[in-house]
Amino acid sequence: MEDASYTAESIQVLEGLQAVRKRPGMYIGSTDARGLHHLVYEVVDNSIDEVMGGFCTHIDITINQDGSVTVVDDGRGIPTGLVPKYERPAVEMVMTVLHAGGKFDRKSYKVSGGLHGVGLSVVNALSEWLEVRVRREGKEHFMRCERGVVTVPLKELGAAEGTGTTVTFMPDRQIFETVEFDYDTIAEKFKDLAYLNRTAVISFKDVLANRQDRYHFEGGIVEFVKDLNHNKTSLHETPIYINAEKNSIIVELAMQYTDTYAENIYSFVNNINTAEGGTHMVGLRSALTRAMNDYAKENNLLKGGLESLTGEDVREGLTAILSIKIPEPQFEGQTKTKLGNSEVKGIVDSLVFEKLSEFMLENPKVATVCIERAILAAQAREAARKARDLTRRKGVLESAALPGKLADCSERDPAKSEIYIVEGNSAGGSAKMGRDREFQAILPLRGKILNVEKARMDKILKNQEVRNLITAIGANIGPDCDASKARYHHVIIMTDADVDGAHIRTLLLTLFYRYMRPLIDAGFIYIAQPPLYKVSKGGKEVYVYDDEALESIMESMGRNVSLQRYKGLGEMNPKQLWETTMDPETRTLKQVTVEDAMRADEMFNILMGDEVEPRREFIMTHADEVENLDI
Ligand code: 0RA
Repeated sequence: MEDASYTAESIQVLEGLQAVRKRPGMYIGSTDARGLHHLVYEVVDNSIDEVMGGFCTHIDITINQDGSVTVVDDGRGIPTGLVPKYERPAVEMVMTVLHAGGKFDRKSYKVSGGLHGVGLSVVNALSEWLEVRVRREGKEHFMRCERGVVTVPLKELGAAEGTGTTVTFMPDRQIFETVEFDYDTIAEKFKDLAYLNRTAVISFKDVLANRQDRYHFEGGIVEFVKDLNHNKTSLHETPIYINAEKNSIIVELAMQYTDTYAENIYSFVNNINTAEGGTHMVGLRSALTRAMNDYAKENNLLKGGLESLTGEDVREGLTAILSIKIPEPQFEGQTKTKLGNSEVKGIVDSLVFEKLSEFMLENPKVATVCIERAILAAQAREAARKARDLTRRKGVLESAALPGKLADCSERDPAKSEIYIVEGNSAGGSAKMGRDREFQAILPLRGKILNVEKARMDKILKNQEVRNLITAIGANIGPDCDASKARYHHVIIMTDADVDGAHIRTLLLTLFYRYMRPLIDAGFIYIAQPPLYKVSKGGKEVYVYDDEALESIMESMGRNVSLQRYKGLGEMNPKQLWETTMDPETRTLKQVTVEDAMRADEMFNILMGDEVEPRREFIMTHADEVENLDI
């Protein structure tokens, strides 16, 4: 007869895994695709633990032809020796005992509390079959289970080189609503894991989808941040990187500012994406605000009555990855992706503050660029507040009567309506005559009044011409700006191709950027592209929109061509203006992006700012661009 304690133990084991099969949701969250994917993540997490311990570099995951999944790693291999008290191989216990954890737990940074970290026995319980191969001490070992029950006990297969573990499992169709894997979902998770564990080389192959990828990022989260910013303009070459440890909590942070205005901070705890944030994020935000303010104040970087930078100011345009490792994470929230451990806030706060302050002291150039970025955000915030006060004092702009100078269109559907903001009265006249009054409105702005040189934005907002513009668009300004109230979905800036025109365009873009950003976000702001030249030969006339095109056209037309350069819109008659610039069939419009507007805002600060020196310097170094602005 068998040992009584062994029998009792096996009954417990059976009952344990039976419980998992009865209520899978309790262990893996759900039995839909999400739960199915958790099985893969659970196995891979075990290999990642070996990576974190420095015992493993390669993890190969394959979705096989039959729908099973194989995970191969070159870690130490799950121990195969007998566990003294139980007289059973450790690998068998890892695979069949719920929370065998404890004894075999080599995890110092658990992922439990979240949905994975439940253990390989849960994967085993929810698999139609599961096979393990362990390479250890020169031998390959094998065992197989079916629905959690050992059907082939551990045996030696023969000699093996190196060490490692191979787990192949077939998700149980009796349990899962679907057994179809989504390549992209899984691949993205592996990619994150590779960024977060720079020594890992993760290969993923889906035989069914006929796709494969390999992830290895030597730069770790620094590379993660660089890749996130790939299509953006970064304000400093290399992301700032911090790596520190306190009370067994490891904190890693990579951050880089861009010229965008979005905040892009992702956080991870023990490799789990904490989408809902938590105490580590609270600590990070606090440290960032404190460190930036301290540095700005100590170096007298805050100017123009600005007292301090807010959290939002210092996070505008920031891309960052925060990755922490903690022994006993507590996950909370709707999707269990919010870190709850209260001790983490202070630790992340003090470590990040200390290291970031140190970094800024050692890299004053980078520090200054970052702080100037935050100051720009603060100025926009301050200006928005002033605009709101102004709106309140003067009553609601949107309800004001439409300005008399507006030649409105008859169309009432904003989606079909356009407004041309035209500089100068003569051009305004041509535009009014040339337009299709059905859907095109014209608002002329008097250039002289808009003499923007040195004018500050708050003054500009009081300008009657500008107020006409705000009223005509009807979407209000500042925090009350609402794109859904806009009376036109095409707001088209049409200015002369000279320096004044460029100034007015910069001013208008700055106005939209600071006070009516929802209109930019909605894609309602455009810049008209009038021709720069007219080339004629005999009776033939060709309009040319840029210098590059001019060269090739002049070449193709040969000799005896006459060239007219359009300096102002007023030089075109109404028909020409319609044909070249306003007819939706033939015109080109440049849709304004937030980046365009932001650049205009920066230029505005320099061109119209109080400080003479940077302005002179800017005009000298950017003479070319200012020239191009004349387009
Ligand atoms: C328990 C103890 C040790 C390693 C592992 C488990 C282990 C588990 C998995 C699962 C997939 N790959 C794995 N690799 C290792 C430590 C072994 C030792 O001390 O040698």
